Amino acid sequence: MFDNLSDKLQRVFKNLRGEGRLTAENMESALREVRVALLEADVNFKVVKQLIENVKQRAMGQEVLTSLSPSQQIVGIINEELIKVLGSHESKLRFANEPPSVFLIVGLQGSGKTTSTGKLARWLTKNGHRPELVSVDVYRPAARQQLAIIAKDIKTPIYPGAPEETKPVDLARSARREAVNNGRDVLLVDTAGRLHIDDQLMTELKELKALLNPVEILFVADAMTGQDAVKSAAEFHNQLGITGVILTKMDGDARGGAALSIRSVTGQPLKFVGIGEKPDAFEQFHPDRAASRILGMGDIVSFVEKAQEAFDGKQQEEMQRKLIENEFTLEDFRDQLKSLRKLGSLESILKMMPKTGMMKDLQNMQPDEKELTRIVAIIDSMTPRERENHMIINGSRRRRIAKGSGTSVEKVNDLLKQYGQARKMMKSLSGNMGFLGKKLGKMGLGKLGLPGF
Ligand SMILES: Nc1nc2c(ncn2[C@@H]2O[C@H](COP(=O)(O)OP(=O)(O)OP(=O)(O)O)[C@@H](O)[C@H]2O)c(=O)[nH]1
Ligand SMILES: [Mg+2]
Repeated sequence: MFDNLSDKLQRVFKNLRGEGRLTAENMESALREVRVALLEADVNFKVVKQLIENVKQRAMGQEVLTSLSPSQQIVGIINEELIKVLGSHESKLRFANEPPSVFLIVGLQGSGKTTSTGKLARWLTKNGHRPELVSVDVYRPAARQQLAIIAKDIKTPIYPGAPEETKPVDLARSARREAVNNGRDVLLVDTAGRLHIDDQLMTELKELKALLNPVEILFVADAMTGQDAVKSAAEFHNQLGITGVILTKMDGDARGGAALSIRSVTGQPLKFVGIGEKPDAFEQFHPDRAASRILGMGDIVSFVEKAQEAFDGKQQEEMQRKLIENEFTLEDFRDQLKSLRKLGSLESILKMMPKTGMMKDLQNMQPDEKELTRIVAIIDSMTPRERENHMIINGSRRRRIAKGSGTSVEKVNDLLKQYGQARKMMKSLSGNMGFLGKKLGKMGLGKLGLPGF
């Protein structure tokens, strides 16, 4: 997500870092490069123009803050302007005063409507709601079956439909009745897609809108289609009045142009992003965090949230205590690694880290999932005493462990070295997280104390 753009902007800021102070010349040339980077990321040209204009105006008008370097100044302003472009605080879902809140999921064929409907239901359940599903895609025989399979997987009720219900409005009406009867507070309506926007599709969606009075009409678009996604979002908005956008397949889109343009072009915020095919590969979109990611400041807030989800508080406190008192054993190391896996792929975790200082070295590390499995296997092959005290693991023990885990003595050596490094790293990371925790919500630059800025 945003990788290419982020890399390019880092380079621009790095060049600025050598400059003593912000002048009209160095700012002009930096902004020119920022502009090119944004255009290359396929951001809508009008959006780019406006953004650069705003940044320039603000930077010129700004008093010379001697405590900030040129790169800090520019990054700070771009950060705020990016957040504006991305929609500030508008990305929250709305709910009806009287349940059920109906969410209509619309979009072109294959954009990811059905998958996203399931992901959103899962997300809602995790956030204390009781969703019900219905598919009103009566055109493709397998379409309703597809949602039924997803519903079963995420253990969410779905209205199955009766044989005489052949029209979308009939299915939707009954589904809402069932949601009321079952005390469900949100009804998610997955609709049929079309290759192109056509009158028949729009008429059908308008009928559904009139019948259901949805609080959210979420337009699902494939991020990889870039400005085409933005264009169809705008068209749906003109004809139907959408309330937000879900951008799918962000995992395959390194540019991010659609994400950066949609709010400005349609006036409607990006609310969620799909980052993979699985039900949990789905995130609420936070403009401030996305801006941080784009500017290479990482997304520590999301990381902390994910970490809190994966580690329970007591366990975490215990780990911190052990780290501080240097009692962090190989057994703890293995448990941490296992918990870490619950956070997602190593690659996705590393992407949330700021690309500065020590974290920069980590970014260059090639995350290897197999390596993780191997490490766990090696630790499993140790005796409890060895796990408790790695100092006793001598040559013959290393040979035995290598054999037991189906690896080699080198791999065991590597692991022990990594363990030593991890002790050091986690110590500094846990310190950082505590510090950042206090700063949450105030993602102010410079204040973060990130090295390199
Ligand atoms: N990599 C990736 N694939 C996704 C994501 N979201 C959906 N997909 C895939 O995109 C394909 C189409 O998804 P569907 O949910 O069936 O799309 P749809 O809009 O319901 O399609 P129609 O009902 O035919 O219009 C499937 O193979 C999904 O697994 C995502 O965020 N990342
Ligand atoms: Mg579908």
